[in-house]
Amino acid sequence: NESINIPFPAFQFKEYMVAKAKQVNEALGEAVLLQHPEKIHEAMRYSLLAGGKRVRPVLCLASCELVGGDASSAMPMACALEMIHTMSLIHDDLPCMDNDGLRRGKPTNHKAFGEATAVLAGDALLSLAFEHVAAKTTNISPDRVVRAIAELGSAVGSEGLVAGQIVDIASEGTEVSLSELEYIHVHKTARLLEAAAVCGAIIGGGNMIDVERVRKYARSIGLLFQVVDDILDVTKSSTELGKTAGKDLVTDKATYPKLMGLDNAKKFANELLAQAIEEIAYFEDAKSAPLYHLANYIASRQN
Ligand code: GRG
Repeated sequence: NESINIPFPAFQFKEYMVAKAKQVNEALGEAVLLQHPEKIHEAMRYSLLAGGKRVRPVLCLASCELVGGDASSAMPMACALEMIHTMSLIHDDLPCMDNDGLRRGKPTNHKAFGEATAVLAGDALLSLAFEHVAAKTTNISPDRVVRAIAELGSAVGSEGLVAGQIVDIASEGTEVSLSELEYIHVHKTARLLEAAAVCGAIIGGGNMIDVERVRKYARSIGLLFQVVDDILDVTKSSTELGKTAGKDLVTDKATYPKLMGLDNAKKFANELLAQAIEEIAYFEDAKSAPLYHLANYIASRQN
């Protein structure tokens, strides 16, 4: 995967990701306790604590710090983002949606707990996400908290994730155009990453210009994430083909390399990376290092 690598002062990105993810995992464990009724809380914890990369929470915390905020004040929002991401995966895996049996290396929620519980675990995580931000965010002005909650809501509902999912479902079995493919990815993937960064910057005290720069950065890395995913599907050798890649070949899903050719898809990925980095170039290097490295990590990941 030939991504461009724009030089930047040394920064221990992996250590940063691991340290932040650990804090997020601890906060998530405390946010959903194994209490009565145990079955629903067990199902919520099962998927929430199943070890995702925690990209959205870390993006939120890093954006908070980028604009000079204290990451701890954005932790409830960071947890809310992961709760929403997790519930979208639980619902996406249901028999009425993608009908998947494995997620994050474990049986999917409905395989482990049954369909009714999986639906309810998703619903409960979605509701808890908003409650958690509203109830647990401290030392931040109420108008900023309300703005962040509004941003989060718009990213998830019928103009956000749900919009991407319904257009994706409707496009099954049809010839998908490049603009339709982009619509699906922007809504299913980029929109929540965008909300993660924007909410972090709002809570961190960023001004309007900072917040919009961070929004554009996250939009670019969100789309980049999917373009790289599509490129990896093609470039992985057949022996390495994972479950998703194999499935994509069978269903002949639209991808960037398929619609624009592999070289153009790689070019597009490099443009998105450059756009993302341009947006954060306005901030001090020491503050933007995590976001800079996160963009490069998304561009050059190999699986
Ligand atoms: C949100 C109310 C509501 C309902 C759900 C099912 C649905 C609507 C939307 C589908 C959203 C979906 C499955 C998007 C794909 C997102 C994506 C890129 C997942 C992979 O993210 P990673 O790589 O995964 O960050 P980990 O496991 O590391 O967290």
